[in-house]
This record gives sequence, C-alpha cells and structure tokens, in this order.
Amino acid sequence: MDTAEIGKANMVSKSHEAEVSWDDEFQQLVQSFPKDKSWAGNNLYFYQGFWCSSLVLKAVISFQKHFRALDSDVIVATFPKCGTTWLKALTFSTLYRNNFKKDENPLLSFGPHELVRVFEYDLYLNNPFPDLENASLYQPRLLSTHLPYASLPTSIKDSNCKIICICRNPMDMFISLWHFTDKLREDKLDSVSLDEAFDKFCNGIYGYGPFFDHVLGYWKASQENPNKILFLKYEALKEDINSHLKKLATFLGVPFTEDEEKQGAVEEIARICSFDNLKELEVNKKGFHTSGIPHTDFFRKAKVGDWSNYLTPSMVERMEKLIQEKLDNSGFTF
Ligand code: PAP
Repeated sequence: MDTAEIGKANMVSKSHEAEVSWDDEFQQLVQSFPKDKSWAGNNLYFYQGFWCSSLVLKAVISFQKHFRALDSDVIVATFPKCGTTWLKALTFSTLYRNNFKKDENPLLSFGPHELVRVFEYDLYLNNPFPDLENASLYQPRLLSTHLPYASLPTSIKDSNCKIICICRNPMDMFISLWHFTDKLREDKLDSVSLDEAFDKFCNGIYGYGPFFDHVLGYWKASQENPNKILFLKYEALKEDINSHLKKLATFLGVPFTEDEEKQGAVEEIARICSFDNLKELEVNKKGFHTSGIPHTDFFRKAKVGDWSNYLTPSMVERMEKLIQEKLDNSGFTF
C-alpha cells in the first residue's frame, strides 16, 4: 500500500474505530438516534435533523457544547462538495491579503484545508478543548464547518461573527460526492452502484444530509441577517469571480481599495485560488488532508453541469421533481 492508499484506508477504518472508542454514557446517548449506513460504508446517525457520520458525531457534540465564538471570527460553512476548497482559498486570500506579500501567499505551500481548519473533522475530532488560539494562521480566526445552520453552536448564532456559505446544483454536488467516496471505497468496501447511491441521495441519507434542509437553513438565515451571513452559489462564482470577490471583501469588512483594484489585486486572488492553479501546486498534488485523504481528491473537474455525463434521464427527472418539491414556496432557486 502506498501512502495515499494508507490515508484513504485510515479514513474509513477510523469511522468504525470511533464507535468502539465511545464510552458507555455516549453509547447510551446515541442509542436513541436512528442509524443507517452511508454509501461509502460508514455508519450515520440521525442527530438534530441531519445524518452525522459516526466519525465526527462526538466531535460535533463537543463543538456544540464548548465552542465560544468571538465577534471577530469568520466561519466558512458549507455542504460537502459545494465548493468548500475554493471558498476556503478565496476567503483566506481576501481576509488576510495584507499579512503577506502577493507572491508569498501561504496557499502556495499549504492546502486550503490546512489553512482553514474544520471544527468537527479536525479540531474537535479527538479533543473536546482544542487550542483554538493557534488554530488559524492569522487573526481574526478563520475556521470552517459542514454543520447545518440549526446545529451550529449557540455562540456562533448569538455573536457578531461572520458566516460565509456556498451551495451548488445538487446534481453536480452528488456526482462530485460520488467520485470522492468512490475513491475511498476502492480500498476497503463493497462497491455500491451509482443507482443505489442516487437513491440514498434522494432520501437524504449521506453525511450532513438532507442537502435541501442544509441549503435552505443557511439561505433563510442569510435572508434574515445579511450582514452576518453571506450566501454564495458555486455557479455564480464560476460565471463572475471578480464581482463576487469584491462582495466577499466588503462583507468581511476589508473592501478592496481603489489602488488595490487598479493594481489587479482582485484578479490576482481569483487567479491564485482558481482550480487550474491550485490543482497544479506541488502541495496539492502530494499533501494530505488532516483526515488522511490526499489533497488531490479535492480537485477533480470543477465543471458546471458534469452531472449530464452520469445521470440517466429518469434520475434527472426524479431529481428535478425533488428540487421542485423541496424548494416550492421557499423563494430559493438554483
Ligand atoms: P469538501 O466539501 O469535501 O471540502 P469541496 O471542495 O466542496 O469538497 O468539493 C470539491 C469540488 O470542488 C470538486 O468538484 P468536482 O468533483 O465537480 O470536480 C472540485 O473539483 C471542486 N474544486 C476544488 N477546488 C476548486 C477551485 N479552486 N475552483 C472551483 N472548483 C474547485
């Protein structure tokens, strides 16, 4: 097994090890939660209205119990495979742009997931009281989560910290997740067909699902509190990254100055964070995510509409019906 394979195998086996390590009190607590299996093979528990992987369930509860947000915190909150890696790179580069010279952006040496650490998969994974002072390279703290809005720690909702989220067409999101989990599955688990995975997807049974509840939770919160929550769409960023970067900078309280704009600072951030650039960096070709997954697995095609290469007409019809049903009267569209 090479190191990449060991990383993937660890990720899957850790999920099972997590349950074995639970003490009696925690075992007792989770007994009341509905349980299912993700198509990647790990156990999921239905907790507070979403399916939570056994790998992070304990960490999620620690995060909810113990995290105290600061008004200055910035939190990237996403549904998996909706553009987390990109949004982390963009937010990091925009927020901290005065902390380093243009050609010394830490993204050149570290993966976006190393620079913007995730509460439940990383910081709280094995420690209910992680060192949050040093969790971010610069101040203010920039951290991330996949938790739905309703399950965020109260202090995040009650403080003046800022939240940035991104969503993506669910069909592209599903195909992205399918490929991602397919790579994990190769080493350890029985194969699950695209059909079976799609069925689970439509029923909301995968980590952090159901997708629509997650998206609508953040979208509604952003409508109620636009100064606190910035809601972005992957496809819109693809179409016009520069205007979204300006919007992001203004939202973060660090708008681009006229001089910066003249000197091309916006275009430079867009370039450095672009898929083509990040994917080719040595660090992203060789390094590993804290979960043991190779950075390369976070860079696939980055195309809008790639679902059309995989989904059958009947799958598309089912998904379109689901979208209509779930978003009906919400005011939200993809
Ligand atoms: P995560 O939530 O597990 O961290 P996330 O970054 O949201 O994953 O999803 C990866 C997707 O974003 C991949 O999409 P694809 O499977 O359709 O190709 C990946 O290619 C895409 N992606 C990664 N980096 C970028 C980027 N810089 N710009 C645009 N898309 C990107």
